[in-house]
Amino acid sequence: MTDDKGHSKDDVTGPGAEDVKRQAVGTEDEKWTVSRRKFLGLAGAAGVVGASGGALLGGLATPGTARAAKMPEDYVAPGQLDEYYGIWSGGHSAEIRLFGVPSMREFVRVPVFQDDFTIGWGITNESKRVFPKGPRPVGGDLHHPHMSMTNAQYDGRYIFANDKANTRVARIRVDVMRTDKIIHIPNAQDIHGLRVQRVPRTGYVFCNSECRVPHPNDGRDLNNPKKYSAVFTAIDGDTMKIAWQVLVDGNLDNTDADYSGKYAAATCYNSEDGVNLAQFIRNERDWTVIFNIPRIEKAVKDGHYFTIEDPNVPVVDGRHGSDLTMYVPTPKNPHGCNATPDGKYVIAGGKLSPTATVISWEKVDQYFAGKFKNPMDAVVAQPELGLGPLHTAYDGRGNAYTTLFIDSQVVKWNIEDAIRHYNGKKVDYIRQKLDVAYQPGHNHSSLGETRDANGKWLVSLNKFSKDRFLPVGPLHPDNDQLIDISGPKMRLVADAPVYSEPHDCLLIPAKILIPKIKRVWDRNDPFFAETVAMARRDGVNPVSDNKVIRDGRKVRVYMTAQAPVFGLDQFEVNKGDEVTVVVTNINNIQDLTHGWCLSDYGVNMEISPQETASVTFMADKAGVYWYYCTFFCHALHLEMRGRMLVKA
Ligand code: K7E
Ligand code: CUA
Ligand code: CA
Repeated sequence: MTDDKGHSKDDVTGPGAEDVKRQAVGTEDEKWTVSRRKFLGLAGAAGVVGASGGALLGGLATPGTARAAKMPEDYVAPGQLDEYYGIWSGGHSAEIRLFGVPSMREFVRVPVFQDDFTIGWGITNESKRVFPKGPRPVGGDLHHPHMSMTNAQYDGRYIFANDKANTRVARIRVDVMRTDKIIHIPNAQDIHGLRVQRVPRTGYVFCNSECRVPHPNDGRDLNNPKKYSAVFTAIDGDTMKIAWQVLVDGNLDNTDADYSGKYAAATCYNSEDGVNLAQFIRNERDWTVIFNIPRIEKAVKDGHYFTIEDPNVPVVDGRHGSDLTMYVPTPKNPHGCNATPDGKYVIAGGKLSPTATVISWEKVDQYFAGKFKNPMDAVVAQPELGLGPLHTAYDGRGNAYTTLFIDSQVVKWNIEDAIRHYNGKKVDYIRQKLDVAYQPGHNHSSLGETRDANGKWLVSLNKFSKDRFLPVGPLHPDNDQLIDISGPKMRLVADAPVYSEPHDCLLIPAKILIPKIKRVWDRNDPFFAETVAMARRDGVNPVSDNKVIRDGRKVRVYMTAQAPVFGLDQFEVNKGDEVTVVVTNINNIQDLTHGWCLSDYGVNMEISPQETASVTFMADKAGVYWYYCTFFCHALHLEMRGRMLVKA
């Protein structure tokens, strides 16, 4: 037997070979494939709904695993450039990653919430200034990267992202692909959903607190969950200050903004005010909350707000009965929240209900204008899609693509046909179901969250890879699959193993970003401006001077880096000094990066062309310590080093 590429499974030898042969990708053993999909379906269902969700387990038999139609190398040959940038979430690695699409090659990783020794993130003074003041947690859990928009189009300024683990939001500059601001969100815990205001521009960054907490969270209400609550937060994307928060009933999971600038929506799976799984899944319906942005802004302006932990953060009351919000009943434990690129609807994935709920923004307008009372009337369709509907992407041609976690499928369906069906017409809105491997969470289509949705590519971000790759130990990679959606049928193009755990990704045309991205740093860049100002105060020109400045017990060491030498090949300090080393890469050549690593002091930093980077440490160990360059910059790169003497 051979697979699609002509490899024989019999080529595999050695320990475990039998398993590999049985589970080889592209196997023709349909029976095995079906049984393995069934097993995963059951495991996935059990994981989601627990014992009380047993009713969902019917109808799990699915056809065989879809075959790759055309390989990525057919689209992007060596040396060619990808047509799309993929901005990938790193999940609890807390970084974002840049991929090429359709090649699915990973290019670089951009540290956000975590420390990273490659570039010295969390080590350099410049990176530490990005974080909020105070103790810094070591990592984070980044789910949702989203790019700033102007008039519902990607504008290439910033990427914003949440940290579910430590209740923070970060902003990443696109021009240098560097995180430039991280803030902590008060009155909240576990920032999960995050989206940007599309119109007129970003503008606001909307984010959700998933876990309800007492307000204030000072230990008083440990056993009084009725007093817990969650907030919806709007951050000003330009200043990274919190503009306002809305107190809501229930919790908030995912969010999205509309295409007019008037509304944002968020799904809630805990209408029960529960604190454990059995309670979270008790109700048949939870809700989708719609936020009326102009009314909230007016309430804040008119002083109709209060404050909780932070006296500078206005909080308005948007709980039931408020005219700032609307609670649209939504079955059951809804998860994904995705506005359609035609600007008409927002769609919530039912997760524990086999349905998606289509809410019309026009009806939302009418509700807030007092034209009807029952929020349920804003629902214009509730198509039955399959088991475990989570997130939905769009092709700009009226079709929606929803991931089915339990069925391990992507279902393509037509929105207007689903609306006709809801109105009693006998039409079939399902267009196709494609098997994915396995258990998809998010999916994302090319430009599908903008008004330019072009229906070319879809990425299905699958949580399980199981047998799709060589075994690598008990921790398996995720499997992000590339699907061609340009034709009438979805076609699987590639499997891409990825390290845990991307939740979401963006696909952005290369032609939008290429002109925005710098190849070398600008000497006036604000990222290291504070360090350059310090040099000026010391009378040092960092691009030419190599100097040691002593200031009491503080020592500042300035040196240049130019392949293959550091401007100082030695310097001396005293034990107990606080030492700041400032290195400036004076090479002005694309791709010529240096590093400065100090042995046995836990220090490394990347210094790219025309960049200045600095680090401060206590010289608490006497002796000779070598520093050396960590980026292979020259034939004499290994010789690019020097010594620090710490005198006892
Ligand atoms: Cu569905 Cu955090 Cu967007 Cu994961 S969330 S999948
Ligand atoms: Cu500089 Cu290697
Ligand atoms: Ca619920």
